[in-house]
Amino acid sequence: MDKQIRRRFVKRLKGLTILVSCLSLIFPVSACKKNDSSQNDPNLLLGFSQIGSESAWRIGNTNDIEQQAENYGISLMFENANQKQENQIAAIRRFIAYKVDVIAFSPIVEDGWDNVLTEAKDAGIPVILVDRDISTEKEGLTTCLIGADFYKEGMMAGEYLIRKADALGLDHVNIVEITGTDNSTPMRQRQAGFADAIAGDERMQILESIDGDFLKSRGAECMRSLLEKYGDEIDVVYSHNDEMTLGALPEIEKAGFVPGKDMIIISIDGGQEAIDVLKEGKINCVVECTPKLGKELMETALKLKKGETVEEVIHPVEQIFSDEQDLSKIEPRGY
Ligand code: GYE
Repeated sequence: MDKQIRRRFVKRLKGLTILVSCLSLIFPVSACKKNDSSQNDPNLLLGFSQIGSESAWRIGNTNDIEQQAENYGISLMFENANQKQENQIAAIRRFIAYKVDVIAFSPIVEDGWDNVLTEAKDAGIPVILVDRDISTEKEGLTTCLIGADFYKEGMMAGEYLIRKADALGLDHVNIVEITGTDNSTPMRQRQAGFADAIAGDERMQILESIDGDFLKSRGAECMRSLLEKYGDEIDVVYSHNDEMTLGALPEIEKAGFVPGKDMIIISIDGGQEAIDVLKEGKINCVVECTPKLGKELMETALKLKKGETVEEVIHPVEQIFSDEQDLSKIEPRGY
């Protein structure tokens, strides 16, 4: 963007608190509340392509990124891809045409980004991966990844299950797994981490893994079909996110089972609704995945604009909430 257009753009942004976005439009959010940090750069223009609004996690992540952009005085061009990779690719192309300083995006799936990211690289615009990773043979298409260690989350879920099976004295454990979006990083790694954690335990058997696409409605559908197929053989439901878990629970109850007692329920994310249900005893364990990646994103974007090097991978620290703990001490989750 030439300087004049950029100045006009930033000026226009300053007059507005929120610009409502609709499908194919770009939605800039202006800096109004400034972070105290001397790092602020009101001229930094960051293009961010979000996956969609499929879960409380995703909405919390969007809110956090918008809030932190305001705090850091960064002009944010935000686009919601409504769960479609082609919308994300189109958004990245618009960011390139607009000559943003930095591009960030949460890739819905791992494959299929080489062409558009080569275009960003040729335009000299650094790209930050937020939340999920990509798979590419090419070197240097992205600068870094800011997101959770999903493999570790899956591991924590599996290790909890082993402890729980020990505590209950179970000698055989039949598991059904409701997985996230196929070919997405959290799906692949939450599956792998869990599988590796239980691999050495002969009691554990995964009856079926079924694609729930991280959606509540799909979680319900998957659970219905699993119950029809396996009924009371199911000892454990391992679900890759809270949304699918919350969809599955009423189906379990409708089929006459008590979730949390007749079946061990393990979820990932740790949004407020799931934590409330954990406290009610209908979920046994929730592995935390924090959506609060905005602060790291803004700090990294500022460094890249200044030409500084950044860490290749930034993982937030995460914990586990379960019926092994005193749950009254959990702070409000904020998503
Ligand atoms: O677990 C899920 C969301 O990529 C970590 O995506 C994220 C996942 C999160 O829709 O709820």
